[in-house]
Amino acid sequence: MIDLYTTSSPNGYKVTILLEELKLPYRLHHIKISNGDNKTAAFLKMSPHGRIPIIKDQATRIVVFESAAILLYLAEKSGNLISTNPKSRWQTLQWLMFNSATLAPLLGQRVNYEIFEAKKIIPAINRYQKLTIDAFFTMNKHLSTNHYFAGAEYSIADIAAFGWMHICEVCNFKFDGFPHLWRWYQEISNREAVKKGVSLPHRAIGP
Ligand SMILES: N[C@@H](CCC(=O)N[C@@H](CS)C(=O)NCC(=O)O)C(=O)O
Repeated sequence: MIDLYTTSSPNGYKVTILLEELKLPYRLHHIKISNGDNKTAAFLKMSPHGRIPIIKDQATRIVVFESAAILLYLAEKSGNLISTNPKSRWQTLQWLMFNSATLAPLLGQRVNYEIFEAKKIIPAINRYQKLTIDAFFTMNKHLSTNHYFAGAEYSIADIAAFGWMHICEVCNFKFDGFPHLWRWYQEISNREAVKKGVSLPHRAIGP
């Protein structure tokens, strides 16, 4: 049994989607960030940076925080959604890292400056729009010759990217002008596990 501590958010969706794809039994603990549930002593013992998601695997007693590490843990545990073939395995890891180090932090800042920040700081808005559009351009180019991020096979790299691209859709950060990225997004969003994953703990509502 996997205990999952999460909320409705891009990083949280990655893990609910993967658990639904793998059909692993899990218990979802809804962490309410606005109540400070992620800053309690018990939570910080599992996740020292005080962020969701976290998993605790009751079978091994291993606790993992950081969404990409969780995706890797669960994919390796189940032997699914990460290839053993070195070429596609490294494609998966590379795009998983691209998500954690490039796409997610840039989109996080874009959401903050464009949606949440009451004072509209135009240079910050322009900067994160430009940097995220650069990332969409790179992803679109890759997907013009690859069906999925790791090539022919759906993997955890797709799930990681989807968590954030779904937030773009919810926030109306347009990317339908990137036809390959848009084709990929439409296809992934139609998967049953993905529909379920983004509805947990509840579906994101627009800003
Ligand atoms: N790099 C981390 C980011 C985790 C993160 O920032 N989670 C957000 C929700 S998406 C959070 O817990 N925020 C609570 C806070 O900032 O206090 C990951 O991928 O897991």
